[in-house]
Amino acid sequence: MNRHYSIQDFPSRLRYHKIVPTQHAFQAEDTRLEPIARKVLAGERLSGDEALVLYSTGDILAVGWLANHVRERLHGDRTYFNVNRHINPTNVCVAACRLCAFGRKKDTPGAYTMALEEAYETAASGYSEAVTEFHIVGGLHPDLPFQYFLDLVSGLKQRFPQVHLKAFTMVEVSYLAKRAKLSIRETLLKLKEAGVDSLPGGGAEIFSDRIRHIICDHKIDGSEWLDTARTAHQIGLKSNATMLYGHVENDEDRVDHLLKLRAVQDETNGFQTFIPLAFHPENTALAHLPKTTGMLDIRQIAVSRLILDNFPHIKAYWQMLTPKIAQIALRFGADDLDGTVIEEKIYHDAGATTPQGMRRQDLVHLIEEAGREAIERDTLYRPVLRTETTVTVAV
Ligand code: V47
Repeated sequence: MNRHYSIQDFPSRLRYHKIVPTQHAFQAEDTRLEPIARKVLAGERLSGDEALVLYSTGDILAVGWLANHVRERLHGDRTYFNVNRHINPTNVCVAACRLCAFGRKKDTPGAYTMALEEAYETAASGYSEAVTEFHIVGGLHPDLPFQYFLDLVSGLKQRFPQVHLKAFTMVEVSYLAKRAKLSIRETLLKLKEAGVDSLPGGGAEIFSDRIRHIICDHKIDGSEWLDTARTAHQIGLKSNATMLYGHVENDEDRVDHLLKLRAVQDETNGFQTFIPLAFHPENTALAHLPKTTGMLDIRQIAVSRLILDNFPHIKAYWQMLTPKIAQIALRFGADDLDGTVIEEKIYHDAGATTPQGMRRQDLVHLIEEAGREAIERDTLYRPVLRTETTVTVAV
């Protein structure tokens, strides 16, 4: 006889128990955290010196409590993810950054550049109506004309009109502007006109000149990155921001980076999400450096949430942190896991052992097991509503 099972028949680990939010009072072993906690609870802005305390204290649980408090004040249990696909049209790059295992010199083994049709095929492979975003970044190619990128974007828009195109880092925009002999503003306007909807947060690395000279000598400097972001925001393009940590920077460099982002956000309000990126040393010129540890990853998420008080979202990018650390980060300040991704190259060339992509239901599972509510979003954080047959973005 067939028996019909109900959810009650399964062991309790299949039924998600809501984890009670942090209602217990704040407690700190480190007394330096007490005045910081008073400011956080009053919704006041923290200073650079206070950020240094957050980096140096051994009381990681107290830092996490505060970051979680801010996260729940902003988002409650809501935790965002999206269904996206990464497209990297070329890995040919003139920059040769020591931090990077992805870029190749032209005509060297492993170098590739997609013809436009190939890029469209990549976009289409594994494509379903569920995909709401293409995340498009690549190397600084010495020969590809600006028109290639305009055609890439307009061709994708034509073929996938409902998909949001989050394309080209500030570094790429600045390089395209130089090659096309246009201002940053003109370049961004043309990209927008072709179909770019927003910009990803990559290429920010660490703004300190001293560190940039070591890890990415040939990239635009920190102020050019920030100016490009400012211009993008001024013409109505939202963007994200990142920080690469866990290489040769120190706490002061990290604080300087966060404060510079916070200052631009005060002016423009154009950043949506901050994504701390843990450095993966394998196959890079900095392969002798150790990998980041879970404690640093979690602390970085929490400090970001506390210092970037004007950023709506902090993303725990699961590809880079591993799904397990990203899940824990959801209780240390993060409210977003990024997406299904499908095909990731930049971290995997640098030795990442995470899967290339994750199914939608696996992301939901990670979020719910953390006691949070999973919300599928589009790139602009509007909820995506799905039925068996339709996908609607709530506007
Ligand atoms: O800009 C490169 C970093 C970035 C390595 O905006 C490395 O939603 C670690 O920016 N180890 C690209 N990091 C990825 C990126 C990103 C990812 C997910 C979401 C979003 C978003 C943006 O990856 C680069 C650079 O900072 N990177 N090499 C490496 N070996």
